[in-house]
Amino acid sequence: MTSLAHGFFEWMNEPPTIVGLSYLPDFITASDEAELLQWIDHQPWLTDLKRRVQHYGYRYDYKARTISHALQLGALPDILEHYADRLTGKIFAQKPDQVIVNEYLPGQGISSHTDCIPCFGPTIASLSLGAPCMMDFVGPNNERHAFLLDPRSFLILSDDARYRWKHSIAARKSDRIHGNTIKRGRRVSLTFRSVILA
Ligand SMILES: O=C(O)CCC(=O)C(=O)O
Repeated sequence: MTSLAHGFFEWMNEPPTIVGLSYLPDFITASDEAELLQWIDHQPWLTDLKRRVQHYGYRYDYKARTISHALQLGALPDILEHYADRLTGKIFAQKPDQVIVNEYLPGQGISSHTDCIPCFGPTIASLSLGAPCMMDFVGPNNERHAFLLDPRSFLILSDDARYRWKHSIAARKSDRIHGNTIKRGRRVSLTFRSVILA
């Protein structure tokens, strides 16, 4: 359980109890966060979705929900490889070789989904940068949880959280938590995955 200050609010920010979901607050420092954001903002963005994205390692084909040798972009850039190395061992058995950067401006979200099962390995890890943002989870029996992802934290999905639950971010400009309204700001996430090639 972590007690986190959000401006003038303070409450217990507890991750939902979902088998295979874990949350690692303060995984990186504020200066690592600033360095990553600065690097990301100097790279080209893909603009074919409602939100901007960057793909590293392999391009993911959202329409076909596939990944293949033909979509290989090359090794991860050093700055991302550093985090892939940090995640390997305890969190990923197989070193992540694909990263998608998502940018969410206030009003932008991501629809409810399970990450492509044949495309990616058993662990998905998302690093949050910038503003806090609520993520929603729906279980196989329509169980529902919402959880505020704080900047510099990692959300890890494996087991049921990876395969049986869906996650999403509502496209809205504020989140409600414990009776408080938190205005959305710009959130950037980096999702690390291990590609499975057929
Ligand atoms: O923004 C996030 O933390 C999650 C991103 C995600 O679900 C995805 O890229 O499929």
